[in-house]
Amino acid sequence: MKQERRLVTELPGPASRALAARRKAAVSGAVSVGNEVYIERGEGAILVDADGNQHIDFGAGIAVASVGHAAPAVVAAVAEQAARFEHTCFMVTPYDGYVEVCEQLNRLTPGDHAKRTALFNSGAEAVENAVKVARAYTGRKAVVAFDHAYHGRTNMTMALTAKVQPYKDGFGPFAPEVYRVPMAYPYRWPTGPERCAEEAFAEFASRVHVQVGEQHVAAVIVEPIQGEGGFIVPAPGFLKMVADWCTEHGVVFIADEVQTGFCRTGDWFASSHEGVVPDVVTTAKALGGGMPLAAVTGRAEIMDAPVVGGLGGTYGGNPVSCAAALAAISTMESEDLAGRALRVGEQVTARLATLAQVYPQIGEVRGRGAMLAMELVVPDGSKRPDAALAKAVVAGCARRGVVMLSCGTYGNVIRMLPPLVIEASLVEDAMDVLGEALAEALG
Ligand code: PLZ
Repeated sequence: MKQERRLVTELPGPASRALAARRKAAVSGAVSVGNEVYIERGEGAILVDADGNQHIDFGAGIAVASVGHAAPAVVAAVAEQAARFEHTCFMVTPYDGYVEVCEQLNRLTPGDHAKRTALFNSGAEAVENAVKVARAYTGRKAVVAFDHAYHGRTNMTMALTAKVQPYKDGFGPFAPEVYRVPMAYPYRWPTGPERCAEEAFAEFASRVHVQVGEQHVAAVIVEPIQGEGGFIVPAPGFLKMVADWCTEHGVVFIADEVQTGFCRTGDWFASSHEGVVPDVVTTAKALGGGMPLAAVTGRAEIMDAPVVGGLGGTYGGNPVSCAAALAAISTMESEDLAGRALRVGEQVTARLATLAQVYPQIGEVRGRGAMLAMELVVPDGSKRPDAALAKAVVAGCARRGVVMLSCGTYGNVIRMLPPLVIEASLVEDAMDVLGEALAEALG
């Protein structure tokens, strides 16, 4: 398949519109759909819909398809494993793929201390289990999470997630013993970005001391770059201060690398950019190369703390998912996808910077590697979020055959998460489309 955008009908086309009608009749209305084109196949950074239109994928299924859609090594590994066996349940009769994924994660995650890993199905499930492990290890209950955090949709992870709409509305009561503290969000820090890290850390330490008590805190959980919350890169130094505080107080520092992990930010893990070695790391998304797989990796003594049998599940570390993960990891290594993420990032950043010179609505361009975003605001100096503009731009991109995602606590951030194997010509084309959609939305 040629890696190019190609429109043969209006979008969505007739076949997608027919499927949309069936969706409305069959699928819960609580499941929302951003860009209602029904996908028939994908390759690299291209998605082909039911009408034969080729879209450029700048979302990668929310940071999952880092090695590209239908990556040959992943397809072969999945087919080979499925033909041997699809499932036994690792807790019943184990298999080597599970062990090898754990070995790889112990090798690749930051730090050279002794590590252990357990496998799960989704990011939320990994976060749930990271909290379980931290509580078992410390014998404490409280968990500290940040403003703008996103950690999932299960009960514990809803409690950890900051934003009520749409994630928590009507779904309480939430898990207790979760405490929220401010994030070092440079663009919106009241006194400006320069003092953001120090002041945010002081606020964190003081609130935990006064409202929780350090001795009651089992874990602090943080995304090293906040994803759903708006691609917020914490002010430099902030993560390290929080991690050091955790060490000082015997608190487990959990880095939620579900969205940032596996080369996305130009390194295997985003914690590394800040010189932070987490006690526990949660991963999912790109780990499985498109198959559902998640993991908790941490210091051996922490991961071994729960009772024997305390962690598990029927499907966690499914053999087909493990085979896909091993193929994805070896592709990331052999094709230097961390290096490619940096090159994609440079290309996208340059184009966004040019757009930002033209449009004062682009309040900030930020991110790392191929995890980049622009925050859209009302251009009157107030930094008032402009969610309507973000929505219009994403819709404009969709109509032109580029899958683009928004995010952010205020819904005013457009994020770029292409497969890391994307070709430079596709990035150029998608950025041209983004420019057209901006121009159109701003009349
Ligand atoms: N932790 C940091 O980004 C998932 C969610 C999309 P699951 N992010 C996409 C949506 O609206 O549901 C995510 C994440 C971070 C945890 C999760 C949860 O991962 O695999 O979706 O459970």
